[in-house]
Amino acid sequence: MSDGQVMVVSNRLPLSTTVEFGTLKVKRSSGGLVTALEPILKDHGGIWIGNGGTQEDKKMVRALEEEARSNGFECVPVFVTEEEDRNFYEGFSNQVLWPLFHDFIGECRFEPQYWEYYRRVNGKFAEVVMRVYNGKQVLWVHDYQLMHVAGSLRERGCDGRIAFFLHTPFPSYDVFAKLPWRRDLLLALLQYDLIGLQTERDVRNLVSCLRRLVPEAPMTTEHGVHHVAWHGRKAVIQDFPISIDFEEFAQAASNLAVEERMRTILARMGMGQVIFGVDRQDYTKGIPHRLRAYGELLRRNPGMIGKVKLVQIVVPSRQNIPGYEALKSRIEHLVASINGEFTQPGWVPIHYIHRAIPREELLALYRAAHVALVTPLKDGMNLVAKEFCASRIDDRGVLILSEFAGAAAEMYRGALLVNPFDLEGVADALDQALQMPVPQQQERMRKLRRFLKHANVHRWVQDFMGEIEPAMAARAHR
Ligand code: GDG
Repeated sequence: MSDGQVMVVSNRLPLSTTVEFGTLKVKRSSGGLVTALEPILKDHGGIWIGNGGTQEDKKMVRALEEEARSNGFECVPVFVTEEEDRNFYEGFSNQVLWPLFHDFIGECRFEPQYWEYYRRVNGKFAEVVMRVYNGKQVLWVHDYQLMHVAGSLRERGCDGRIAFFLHTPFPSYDVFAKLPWRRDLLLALLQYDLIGLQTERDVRNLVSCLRRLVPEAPMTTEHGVHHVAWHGRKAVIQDFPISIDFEEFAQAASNLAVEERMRTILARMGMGQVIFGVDRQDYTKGIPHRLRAYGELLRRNPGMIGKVKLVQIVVPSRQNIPGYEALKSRIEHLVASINGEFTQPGWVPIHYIHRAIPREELLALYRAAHVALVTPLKDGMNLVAKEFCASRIDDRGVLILSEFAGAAAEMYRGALLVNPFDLEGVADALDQALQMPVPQQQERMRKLRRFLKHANVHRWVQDFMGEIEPAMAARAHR
């Protein structure tokens, strides 16, 4: 095992294996976290520790290791039992923390055994970390599934630097206080040296939870950065808005194959404007609200019938969790009902795709769209909003963005901000976007692209590393 400088610990690995026609294949995983971290590993080497699933298989481990090594890093899977997966992943992570952190208290199931398994599996991750830890690496733990890893590592005698980044929002005290293990979770967080959150709002929320639930921990604030002392350690709490590899997106979007695909899509769709949405199938993404707002737009503007269409990609996600299947039915019912109400021979208002599409196709759709409709009810950041702008090498297109996405705090100047719960407001914004003159589109899009060119994922890594390990931050700079 190399003594890579960064050890990334996350629930998902950046690579996954499948068996196709009897042959083991290794695939790069999709999703926000992988998209953001892959460049760091390519640049720095290092080790990525993540969930390998419930079926331990030597061939699979070897294939993962080889593929990772050929990409310049090492990959170490952590295996969990099916029972652990049910209680830790489907249970505490996705039926307690995920809904709670997105203000969906009605989706929470506070089962005591979920917490027990959460601690147990976080401990399992800590054990694997300890096996490959050389005492020098910086540990960078990611996301809501692994908030207890530093706590478990300290219990095992690890005294190194451990940083944490939360990709989801952190809720307000009124919401967080409902968690039966609220103080234990906060105390586990205080075992990190650095706690990174997406936005200032998330920092304010965490700080106010700490003040109320751990009042004995002394806290100081300097230039918006909070320092919390706890049993001889000091945790720094700061916002680090995540971003994308802007240049890579812009370059990939200008690729000839993407260009051709965009032309084919536009030609096949006929005249008129394309509204585009792409989301994981998740109740936080506000897909039903968005569909209803689009229906409202057509109802109010019969002149648009035959002239606009919504392409909505919904990527299947967390299908074993009860709320997710119900959401699929709700979306399909709405698509059918809007298409039934407005379709005319040769024109369908909603093109609904329920599967993941290849990246080239996604880029072609970003480029073909006149409007990107990004309307989560709550979202840590939302990378789709940023990717859409990075792909608009023509400086055109309008971003409609939920004010409850972390991205809104940075992109409010160029996007049209909406309250996704306000159907009429979203319909108004759609109307405004579809009619926006090209010079105004360009002015807004240029503003967004200028900002993203600078605030890219490399800057994010550099800022984060600068806080935990200044020497590495210098190397992260490109
Ligand atoms: C979490 C937080 C935070 C989606 N469909 C396809 C596809 N994607 C890619 C997108 C984008 C990613 O997946 C989705 O990222 P988001 O940020 O929108 O959302 P989450 O997955 O919920 O991510 C979120 C993020 O972590 C990072 O911190 O922003 O708030 O919830 O990169 O491009 N890619 C391809 N085909 C698809 O069909 N190829």
